[in-house]
Amino acid sequence: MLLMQKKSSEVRSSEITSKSIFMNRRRFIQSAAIAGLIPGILPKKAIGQGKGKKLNDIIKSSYSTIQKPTSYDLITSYNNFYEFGTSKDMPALMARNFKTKPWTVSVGGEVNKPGLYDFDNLIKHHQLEERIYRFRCVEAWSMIVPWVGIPLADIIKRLEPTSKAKYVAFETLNDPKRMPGQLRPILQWPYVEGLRIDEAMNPLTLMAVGLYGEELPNQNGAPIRLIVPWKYGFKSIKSIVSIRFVEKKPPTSWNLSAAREYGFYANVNPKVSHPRWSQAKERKLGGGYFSPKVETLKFNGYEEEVAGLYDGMDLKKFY
Ligand SMILES: Nc1nc2c(c(=O)[nH]1)N[C@H]1C(S)=C(S)[C@@H](COP(=O)(O)O)O[C@H]1N2
Ligand SMILES: [Mo]
Repeated sequence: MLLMQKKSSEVRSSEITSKSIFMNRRRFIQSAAIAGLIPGILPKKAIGQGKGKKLNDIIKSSYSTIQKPTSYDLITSYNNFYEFGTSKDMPALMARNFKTKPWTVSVGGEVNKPGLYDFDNLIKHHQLEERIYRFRCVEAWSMIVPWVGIPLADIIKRLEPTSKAKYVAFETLNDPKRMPGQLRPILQWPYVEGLRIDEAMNPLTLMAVGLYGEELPNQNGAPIRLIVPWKYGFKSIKSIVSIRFVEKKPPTSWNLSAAREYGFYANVNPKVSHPRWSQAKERKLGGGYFSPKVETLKFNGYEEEVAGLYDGMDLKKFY
């Protein structure tokens, strides 16, 4: 089996390379970046947001991969977050003063418990889990991220969607004063995303509130963002302020921007090329620019868990 999973009890903590080791390697990464070996990675840490608050009472999850996580520095300095700039190194810099406290999430649509939920109240009753997931961007790079979060299914069950809820629609904050990238029409703002309700209820789907045991850094989508590990990264919408349960398939940002290139499903699929490049392989971040690319796995390696969601669907048509 290609999944490379094992029970959390079998995952030795030594396999999760500690942050301090990564910190010691930082100088090497930085000099490699300056030498141009890692495009987009510059030593922004000195002026970045700084360390997040430690999260407590996190349990390990059997859904975690045993692969070694990408370094904290890379995960927090090589980002896509167009609200804070279009280059990979911009979000860490531009989002460093972004205020995420207080934070309110509006819940609405086909649901029995709509309302304005304070972020802390929304997550308070749930168990935090560490989920070490593979993450594959549509741009053919990937990383391994030790997220901390809550299964979206747990949150949805508590909100009690009605039988009319066929999809879940998410929105990012829309506030150009706080998200300067929104002053430019690169995308239609706010960033929007959606899942079919059964995709949202799949046990792999996570609402992430942290990484490496700490609150989410702003550039990674603080205070709460979606993680759908079998889909391309753009489905994983950041800094969510609205969750709506709807009957019809909701619009999604990248599909609105270029429908031929980005579909609603966006399932990782090495056999369906992006119109402008192949999706067969990926570059794992942290290995250096010249390290060989690795094969991309169907559903990003989560085929066993999610293939059943798409039984009978032509995945070339529903890309
Ligand atoms: N609101 C918002 N969410 C977003 C994006 C964005 O530009 N804005 N970029 C997406 C893309 S393309 C990717 S690959 C991931 C990157 O997440 P990371 O920076 O935490 O690695 O966020 C996704 N979520
Ligand atoms: Mo992406």
